[in-house]
Amino acid sequence: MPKMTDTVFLFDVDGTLTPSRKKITPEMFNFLRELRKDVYIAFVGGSNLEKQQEQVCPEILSLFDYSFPENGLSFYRGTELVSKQGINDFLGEEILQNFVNFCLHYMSNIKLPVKRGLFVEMRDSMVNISPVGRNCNDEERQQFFEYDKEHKIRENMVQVLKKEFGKYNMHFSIGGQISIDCFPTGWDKRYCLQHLESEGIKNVYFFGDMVHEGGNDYEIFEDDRVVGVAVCAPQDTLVKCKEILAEIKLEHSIKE
Ligand code: M1P
Repeated sequence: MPKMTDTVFLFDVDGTLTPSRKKITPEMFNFLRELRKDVYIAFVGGSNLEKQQEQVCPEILSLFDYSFPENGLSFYRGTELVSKQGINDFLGEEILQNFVNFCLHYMSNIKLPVKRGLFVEMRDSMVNISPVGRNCNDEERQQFFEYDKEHKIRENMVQVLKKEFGKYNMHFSIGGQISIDCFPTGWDKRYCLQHLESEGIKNVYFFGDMVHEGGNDYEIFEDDRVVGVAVCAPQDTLVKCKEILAEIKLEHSIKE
């Protein structure tokens, strides 16, 4: 059967294609290469391209038809960078600095089992805030994740940030294990859908693990323009992908 060029399988990265902040398995890697023969494949992740290259492969742009690092604020067609937008211009230096200062001040009053470095990471399209610090090791990451479930460190911080900075059209999302993604409203994963529309793609199947309210897959998962598929781990992504592919191949063959 020829490739279904009106259809894309769009994947979140952490927890969907790879375990959180870990490398992709050879099984998933090979599966994606095969899948691409049947439909377009794309990824959308909150992190920047470097992190996605670390987790998937350095040639990630060649593996996918479309790549959307930073929720699609960077848009690649194959290896070609089509467009890029930044938060600095959106907020302006004054508000951005007030925001960073506020976060650092707030976090300086939080006591945790451990604290490491890199509490504020500036990315092109978002500010990533981590109370434990992004320099923590795997064990410390897991420890914070468990501690946070009990003590609601991030949830409480999000409430305060909403109150203080919501007026600047800012949105706060708990996507991974140790941090909060902070970005202008609408700059969530739905942002990439306009690019797929402009490429003439009609059917978007989105696979993500953080689809509950407050998770960073929630908005796109709920969006009418996509068929949302909830997964609980990369292994589950493989199973669900295969099921859906079999279904749509059948539908296509009946139509022909
Ligand atoms: O892709 C999910 C999240 O992955 C990381 O989160 P954390 O380090 O907290 O586990 C971050 O890159 C975050 O921006 C991203 O949303």
